[in-house]
Order: sequence, then structure tokens, then C-alpha cells
Amino acid sequence: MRPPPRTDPAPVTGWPAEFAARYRALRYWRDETFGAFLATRADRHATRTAVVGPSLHTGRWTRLTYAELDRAAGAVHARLRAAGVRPRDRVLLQLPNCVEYATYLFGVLRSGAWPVFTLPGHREAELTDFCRIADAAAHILGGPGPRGADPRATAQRVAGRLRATGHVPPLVVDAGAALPEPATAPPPAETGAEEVAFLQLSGGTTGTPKLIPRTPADYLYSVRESARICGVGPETVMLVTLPAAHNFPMSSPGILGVLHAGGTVVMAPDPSPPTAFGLIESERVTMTSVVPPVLQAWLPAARRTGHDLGSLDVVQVGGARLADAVAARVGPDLGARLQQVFGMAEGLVNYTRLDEPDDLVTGTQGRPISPDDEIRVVDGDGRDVPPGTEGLLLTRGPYTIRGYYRAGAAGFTPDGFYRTGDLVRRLPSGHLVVTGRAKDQINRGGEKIAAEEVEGHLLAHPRLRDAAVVAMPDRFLGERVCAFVIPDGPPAPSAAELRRHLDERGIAGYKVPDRFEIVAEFPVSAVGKTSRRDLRRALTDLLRANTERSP
Ligand code: OOB
Repeated sequence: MRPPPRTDPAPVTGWPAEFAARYRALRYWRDETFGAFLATRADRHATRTAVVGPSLHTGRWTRLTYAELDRAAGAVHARLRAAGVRPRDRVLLQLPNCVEYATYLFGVLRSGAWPVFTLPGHREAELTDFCRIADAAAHILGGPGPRGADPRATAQRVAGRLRATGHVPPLVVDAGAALPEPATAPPPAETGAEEVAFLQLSGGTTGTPKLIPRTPADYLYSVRESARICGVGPETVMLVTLPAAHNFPMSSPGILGVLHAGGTVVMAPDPSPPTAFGLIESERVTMTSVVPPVLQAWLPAARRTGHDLGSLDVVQVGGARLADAVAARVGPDLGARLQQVFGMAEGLVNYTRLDEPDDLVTGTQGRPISPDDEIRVVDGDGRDVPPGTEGLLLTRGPYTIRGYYRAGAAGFTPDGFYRTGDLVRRLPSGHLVVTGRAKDQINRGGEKIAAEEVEGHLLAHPRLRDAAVVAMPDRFLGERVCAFVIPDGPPAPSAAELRRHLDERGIAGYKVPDRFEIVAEFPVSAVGKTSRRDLRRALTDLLRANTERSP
């Protein structure tokens, strides 16, 4: 069946010509496309193991060589083409960590369609938004969804919502189904290295999600350099414990960095110590990337595990701030080297280097990949602050986007710097220390939640007059979500009722507030806006009073 024609992808804000010329001249940007990327590796490393993990199709633990991965990607391409998916169509890729993640990722890329990297936890609210913004032609899904939900049922609800607003629902592609004969695979699509190849998701700060257009030229530059900086080679065995869709396990150096170098990617179905440690032992894993809460669960477990973790050489930690004291435990408890990673799907990635002294590795979040990553640390008026002082991080460079998909250049300075919303201090060595955040976002153990998005869903409740969502400090996750709500008269809806309301709205579970506070009014700032800062302060006082009261 051929789906109806889709809109053309709207133009994206690219790099100005003089920057593009410079990045090309410096060989940061090359001609390699993702179709060619895999084909070259399949020639070079045909019989080496590329991907290991559970298979949605067979339900068994599966190993694919580079040649097999390339053939399977060809079969996926054939399947998508037969279904009417065309180059530059947008395709939601929503799979758990499994071998099909790799075959479908490369199959879509080979077809020239653009994967949209959704998370397994996304539900109908997020998926409907992505479909609308990207006018998605297909939705690749499989495996059980969050809390055992059936992703097909979710896709049906998405279709209903889209039809209700005059949109055409995407074709549903089940990645657990058998694939056609690879012999029918068409040649890789001929798209340019400087054309958009996929859409990453932004952590976001606003009510509607933002999509990040990335090109093979810019992304593969960051991948090659990441692989080099992190010492990735053919002997590397990388355990992917975070959802593969995140930029961190995808490209820092992640799945792409390891495949670039001819190494092996091991897909972990979950990051728990028994699963991860079992795989580290059985697959002789050398490297992995985790968020701080996962590391905090691993450290005590590693001290008493019966598993042999001796192969593990490098543990990368990023996505949220790692406490210096926890950082110092990685060597003693895991017997591995720590690498801190401070990055963002919009581009810029910082690494502590593997040969740097301990104080930099445990006390900073690293320095940029590229000598051409431009870093500015500014005050609220956009003026550079003195070196070493806290300020807002702005950045521009060869793999940092200049604008979101179909959103113009909002979130960027007129001269093209991305406003990260992160507060940092920059050391004379160029290392950055992340000191805080000045954006309306909650970082719940590495998962980013836009306050405004959750507020919007809460405000749809008929008995709420106002809602303000803020971060609540948490010993384990770093932050959790707290919603302050003003009821529209008594009786106020209970927390259980509000949770049910959000569940019916179909938002991802990790965005549902961990705590609700019913209040009569919100503190306001000097300009008359709700002051989230004062709410955070009130919450801290409240939490402190609670701990003092409990025995
Ligand atoms: C990574 O990417 P995103 O897009 O999910 O989130 C980016 C934001 C940053 O702006 C910052 O607020 C926070 O996540 N963040 C960190 C951090 N790493 C990311 N905050 C403090 N310390 C860190 N080490 O999270 C991401 C992308 C590529 C590589 C690594 C992480």
C-alpha cells in the first residue's frame, strides 16, 4: 500500500556559506553519507561482530556480523520502499535496545528517509506532536512499550488523534516481523552529505517539542573525533544501557563511533546491575556510557558482585551533573577509568580526556571536541563574564545546529550561537564545570522534561486554574518533577486524580510529576510572571522542614 504524498521537508537553517566552506576546508565535513558509512564498514570488517543483543523477531540473543548488519539494513530498505517510504520522508523510530535497533536505523538511513529518534517511553501525546511537526510517513515500533503497554495500541490512538485534526497517520511498521529477501534491496539513496539525514529530539523548554536536524557531514565529524578522543578501536566492545535513541549512546562515541572503528555494540535490555554486569562478563565489554543514577546503582553493586568486571576499561558518565564525590568512586569500585561527558543533542559535546589528571576528570565536565567549537560564557545581558566566573553557556561550531526543524532560529543568538541554558564556569584549561541551569527544564536522571509541556497538560484539567512545574532535588535521580497547582475552587483535585488525568492525556511516564503541591497562589517576579525560582525555594524549605520533622 502506498501512503498518500507527504509535504516536502521544510528548509532548515543551515550554516552560513563561509562557515561551511571553512569546515569543509579543514576536512571536518567530508562526503561520507550514512548509506556509504555502513557499506564501507561491511567491506572492511565483513566477518567481525557488529551488534549483539536480543532480537524482537526471534526473541533470542543474537549476533550480527558487519556483513549481516549491512544485508539486514538492505532488507529493511526494501521493506520501507515497498511500503511507499521515499527519500526525505520522516520516519519515527521507536524501539527498545535490540539488534533491530541497528538494522532499522541503518535501513531507514540507507533509504534516505529521516529517522526521528523517539524514546520507547514516549506515548500518544509526544508521538502525535512528532507526527504533526515532522509530517511522519511511517512509525517503526516493536517490543513491549512502557509498563508493558502495546505500542500498536498506542499507534492506533495516535492515528485517531491525527485524523481528528486532519492529519494523515503514519504507516505502522512492526520491527518484529520477518524481513524480505535482502536480494531485493535497492541501492542506497543518493542524498548529499550536507543534507539533513535525521531528526534528534531536543530536551526542550517549551510547550511543543523541538526537532534537531543533523547532517552526515556534521554528525560524522563528531562521531570520528569522539571515537578518537575515547580511544575506540576494533577491539572496543560497547555496552549500550541508555535508550539507544539518545545522542549520548548514539554518537558520543556510542553506537556510531564503535561501528565507525570496527568494534562491537552490545544492546542491554535494561541498565540494572544484574543485567549489565552479566553482559560485561559474558561479552567482555570494554566501555559503556551511563547517566549518574545508573552509576550510583552500579557502584555499591560492583563491590559485592560475583561477576567478573575485569574487561571494563572506560565508564562514560553524562546527561546530568555527576557529583565529584561519586566521580571519585569509579576507579576504586568499578576498576575502570572515568570519562565525564557533557553534551547536547543540538551539537556541542565535551569530554574529559582519558590521560588527564584526576582532579580534572572528577571535578569538571570536560572540554569541547573541536578546536572550532566556539564557547562563550555570558551574563543575562549577553556580555562575556570574566574567565572563571559562572555564566550562561553559548556555543557555535562545526557540529552544532543553527536552528531547529521548522522553527527558524529561536533559541539562537543573531550570530548563530546556541543558547544552551546551562550555567558553567570555564577554567583556563578550557574545561567546563556545569554549575546549574537557567532554563525551564527538569533533568530527571538524564531525561529532560520541559516544564511548560507538563503545565500545558495539567491546565487541560477542568478544575485547575494554574500550574507551575519545577525541579525538586533528589538524592538518587538528581532531580524529580514537582507540580504546584492552584485549584479552581474547592475541593481541590487529589494527586491521584491529576496523575490519572495526565495518564489519559497520554504523556510519557517520566514526565508525570513525582509530587503535587496544592497552593492558593504563586509567587510572582518583578515583571509579574510566575516565579519558578521562588517556587523551587519554597519547595526546598518544605522538604527541609519535612526531613527535620521525621525521626
Ligand atoms: C545529553 O543531551 P540532551 O540533549 O539530552 O541534554 C542536554 C542537556 C545539557 O544542556 C545539560 O543541561 C544537560 O543535558 N547535561 C549535563 C551533562 N550532560 C548533559 N549537565 C551536567 N553535566 C553533564 N555531564 O544529555 C548528552 C548528549 C551527548 C552526550 C552526553 C549527553
